[in-house]
Amino acid sequence: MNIQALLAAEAAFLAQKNSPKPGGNGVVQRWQNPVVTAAHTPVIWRYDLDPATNPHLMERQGINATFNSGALYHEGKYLLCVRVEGADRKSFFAIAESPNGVDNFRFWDFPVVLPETEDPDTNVYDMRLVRHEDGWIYGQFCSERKDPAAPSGDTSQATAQGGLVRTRDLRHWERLPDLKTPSSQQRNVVLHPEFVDGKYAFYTRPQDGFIDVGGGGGIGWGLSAGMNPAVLESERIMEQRIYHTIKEVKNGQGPAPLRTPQGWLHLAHGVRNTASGLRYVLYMFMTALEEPWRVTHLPAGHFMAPEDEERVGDVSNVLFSNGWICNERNEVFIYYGSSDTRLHVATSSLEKLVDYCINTPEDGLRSALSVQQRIALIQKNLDFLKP
Ligand code: M1P
Repeated sequence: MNIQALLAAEAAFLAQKNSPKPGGNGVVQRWQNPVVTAAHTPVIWRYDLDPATNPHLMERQGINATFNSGALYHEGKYLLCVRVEGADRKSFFAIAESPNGVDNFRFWDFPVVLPETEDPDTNVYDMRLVRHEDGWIYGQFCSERKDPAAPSGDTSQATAQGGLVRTRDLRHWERLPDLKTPSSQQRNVVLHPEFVDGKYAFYTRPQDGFIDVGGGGGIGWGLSAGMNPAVLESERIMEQRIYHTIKEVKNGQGPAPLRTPQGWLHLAHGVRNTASGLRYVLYMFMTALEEPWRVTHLPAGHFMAPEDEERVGDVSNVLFSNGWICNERNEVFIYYGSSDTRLHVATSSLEKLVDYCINTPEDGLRSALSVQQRIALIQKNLDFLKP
């Protein structure tokens, strides 16, 4: 392959149109092609195009995966803050932009230059982008560092903290101190878009260890007087994990919730264990407008689970979402990573998602109650179909 052929192939690939995937559950519409893959990253990020220094046109700085992205509707464009993972396993963030939210995503020339704190992050991932009513766009992400308490010779024990940045234009980023909470580790930290009692409000996911949430877990809630630094004196669990549900092992807030007339609409992931490893699915719930920590509607189970090619990747059987966009027509674009490898979109509307949350039965937590719910549905349908 020569440089011209490489660039022509890139241009043709990025111009590909996407189309809705047939079938589905009526809650969301999946789309045929992933919206961002490793192949969407620019050729100029991966190849040295100078024949004097790269005579064999080798891809020396490969990209392994692109997934779990923050999302923001900005100046009429659909922007994703993508978790890009290099072949060296380091994740970083980069903005990809599309005119319609379903295809044609193109990365800006340079990745995000994320300032470090005094204690540099080893790895950063899972950005949530929130346009807060204070006027800033905040980024919340996981900051991972080697655990200083790890025994010598243990090269995998890590700590996770809630990293924070803010920006006005998504090009210049100001790093803030990591979120301080009563918990030793945090992942899935999300800023609520509005003040609550005059304070900044956070969804959290306290955990005792890097992977295991330990004795606590669940989606937490806390208030901070400011953002520089952001400090939660206390944290309460507002959406807990429960035995024999889709969120038995752990759960986590996805993107920031969307305001609707009926309450805050939340997207989250639930995790359970199986003989073939952890299984991550997506679920939704709603909370009260004036009390965003109080769950009002909680449909049973997931509305999206890995299917087809989504099932397989670097970490198989995972759907994870940390970004969604609601545009001026109340169309909702859910961006979700599959198996820590690629990024997809599923579309819906605010009206449909609220209908799903309000009118889907809650988990009865026992097989017998699930059967009763099923029988009620069957009987209703038989009555409806009677001539
Ligand atoms: O590998 C699956 C996911 O694991 C983590 O999510 P959580 O903390 O909720 O278990 C994150 O590393 C996430 O990026 C990843 O997709």
